Amino acid sequence: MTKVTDPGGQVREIALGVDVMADIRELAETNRRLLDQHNVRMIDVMGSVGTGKTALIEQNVHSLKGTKRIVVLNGDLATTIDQDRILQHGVSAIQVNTGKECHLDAALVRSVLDGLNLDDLDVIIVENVGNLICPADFPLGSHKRVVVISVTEGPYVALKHPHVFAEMDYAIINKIDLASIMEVDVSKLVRDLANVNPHMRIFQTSCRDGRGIQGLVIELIGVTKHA
Ligand SMILES: Nc1nc2c(ncn2[C@@H]2O[C@H](COP(=O)(O)OP(=O)(O)OP(=O)(O)O)[C@@H](O)[C@H]2O)c(=O)[nH]1
Ligand SMILES: [Mg+2]
Repeated sequence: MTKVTDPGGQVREIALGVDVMADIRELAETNRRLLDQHNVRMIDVMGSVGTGKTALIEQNVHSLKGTKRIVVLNGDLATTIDQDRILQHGVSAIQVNTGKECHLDAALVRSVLDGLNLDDLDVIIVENVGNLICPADFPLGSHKRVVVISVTEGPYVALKHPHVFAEMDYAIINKIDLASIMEVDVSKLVRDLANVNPHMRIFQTSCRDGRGIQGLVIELIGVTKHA
């Protein structure tokens, strides 16, 4: 069972179908069509544990609060730590605890969408479960897919996981404030990412000193109905 905690702390459980994989892409398309009908933009943010997904989402909601109607969907195996971080910004957040599952899927996201009033929303930011590999294989129906890596994972992430980056619209190299300490050549990382997927937009960010954040927010959220 998967546990969903709404912004008011109410908890409900959702059963995942065992044959979800077979229909997953079609279900993702159904989600996308539903979102388009309501003019809601959904962004799927994934990446390894601790790369700074929540920190980057916090930066985004901080910048957009008051101009966009946002809900954040935080995926984690357990706890409401990330949901609590988003709620502190005065932005609605729904925690999805997947237990042992290493990714969210379109069926699960659909059940969350069904509980929202989509006409009251502009943007849904999904923080997928911290994991570089699994979430890439499970489209949710988002308009953009974003992978967050960070310099603390070392210099070889792009080369070692090409299939993950092949699926992405954006790659964010976060924690660039730590690049020299980690002795990671960020420009080499950028080149490796661009070689793996030349169509992917690549950003360099630091949630510590704010580098790259503003450009990222503008690019990721784009123009919605209340822009
Ligand atoms: N120095 C530095 N630290 C960062 C940066 N971004 C995030 N952190 C720190 O990295 C740690 C992990 O950040 P989170 O935002 O929790 O990472 P996450 O990817 O959401 O982690 P999970 O949800 O557990 O997968 C925290 O201690 C952050 O303060 C950054 O740009 N620079
Ligand atoms: Mg997080």
